[in-house]
Order: sequence, then C-alpha cells, then structure tokens
Amino acid sequence: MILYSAPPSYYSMIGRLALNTAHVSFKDHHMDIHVRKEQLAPWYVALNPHMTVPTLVDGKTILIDSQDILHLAATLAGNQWLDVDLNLSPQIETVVKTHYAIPIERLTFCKAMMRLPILKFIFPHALGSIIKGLQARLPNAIDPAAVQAKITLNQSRIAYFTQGASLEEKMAVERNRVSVYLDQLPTLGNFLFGNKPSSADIVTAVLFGRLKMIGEYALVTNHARGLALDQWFSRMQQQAAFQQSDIWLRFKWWQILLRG
Ligand SMILES: N[C@@H](CCC(=O)N[C@@H](CS)C(=O)NCC(=O)O)C(=O)O
Repeated sequence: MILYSAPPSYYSMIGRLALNTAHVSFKDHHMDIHVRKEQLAPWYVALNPHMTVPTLVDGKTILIDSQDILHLAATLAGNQWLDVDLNLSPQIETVVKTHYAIPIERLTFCKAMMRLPILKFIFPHALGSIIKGLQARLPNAIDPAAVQAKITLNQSRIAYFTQGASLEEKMAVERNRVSVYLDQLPTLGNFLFGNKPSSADIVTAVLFGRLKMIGEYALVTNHARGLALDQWFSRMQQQAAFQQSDIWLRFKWWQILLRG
C-alpha cells in the first residue's frame, strides 16, 4: 500500500493518522505540493485526476479522497474501532460529515493572511500562475474536464481571498463553524465515543492540530467542555499512531521550502 501524502497537508494527515491508528502498514510517498507542485505532474494526475493529496494505491485499488481512506482504515480496523458499533455508527458518521463541511483551507489561509498581510498579494498571485499553467495544458490534457475543474477551483479560491467581507468577518464565520462542530462532540471515554478509537477521533485530532498550528486553539479551551476536550487531545497526542503520523502543531516553513 502506498500513501501519496504531503507532510503539511491537512487531508494527508487524516490519511496517515487513520492508517496508523488502524495499524495498517503503508509506504508514505512524500509529495511536494507547494514548491515543485507534484500534484500537477502528469504521472500523479493519472492516479488522481483531482490533483489533490492524499491518494492511496493498493494494487489496483486507488482511493483519491481522505474520506475513502478513513473509511478503509475503519473497515480494516474492524472491532478495534467503534465505527462497527451499530448504536454509535450513525453519530460517528454525523461527526465525520460535519467535520468535512468545515472549509479547513479558508480557516488556515484567512488566519495566515491576518497574521502576515503580504500573503493577501502572494496567495492570489501564486494561484494565478497555477491557473495559467493549467490553461496552457488544457488543449492536450488527457482529462480536460478535471483540468478545467481545477482551474475553476483555483479561480474560486482567488475570489474568496480577494472579494467580499473583510478577513476578520470571514474568520468569524469559520470560527463559528468550528464552535458548532465542538458543540456536538461527545467525551464519553478515553476516546470521543468510548474506550476505543473511531473515525471521529481521527478527524477531530487533525482538526485540533490545525487549530493549534494556526493559533486558534482557544476555540477549544474556551468551549463549555473545553477541559474535557483538551484532555482528550492530550491523550491523543500520546498515542504512538499520532506520533508516527506527523500531525503538525506548529507551522514548519523550512520543511515546506526544503521539500514541500
Ligand atoms: N476532499 C479531498 C481534499 C484534498 C485536498 O484538498 N488536499 C489539498 C491539501 S490538504 C491539496 O491537495 N491541495 C493541492 C491543490 O489543490 O493543488 C480529500 O479529503 O482528500
């Protein structure tokens, strides 16, 4: 099994943490999505037409979304995870679904631009040059619809970064979304739903790591059940699987610049 993952990538972290927590062994193939932009390379596009990380390749099976990798990990974990418990599975699924509705990218980039205003110019410019590169390859693309979808996605990213409400207002919307997510989290045992992990622990641990990294962890500690949630996250961080999965709690510029 090969996981194509980028160290700083949020959804790659979900893939790594899910597989490690399920004790599934895999080869982690590091992708440079920032400097060399390997997600746009033809060999990778052939694997994952969405040009995103992570991708999991297991023989002829190719999974191109972290949700599918999470689901595979839960299946392989069997009764080691609480996802198999029919009483709990609908609630676990709801937590996972609600998590995937949070636009992590907006949360991360809004905060970055608030901290370092020059990024307000750098991000749209960088996305603009990616769009130009994608447009140039459109006529000969094997999957033109996928390339067009990526162009449209990057155009909508530029629009979000440059138009509409102020960054503070956009950030307030995203903070509120995270708080609503926290409201529905149970703290029923060592793990969220009891004494075994579930898919909900995986996505929430990666989300909390991101909140720490961007300086928004107060959303957790100031929450009505902040103490219990913070204690849960401390226990998660002590798990061997968490430590093996390179969940970023701090932003490592040098790692991005050196290898992406
Ligand atoms: N729904 C996808 C989203 C994956 C995704 O957006 N990955 C980001 C990194 S966290 C990415 O590959 N960005 C590179 C790009 O869009 O060019 C999943 O859950 O796997």
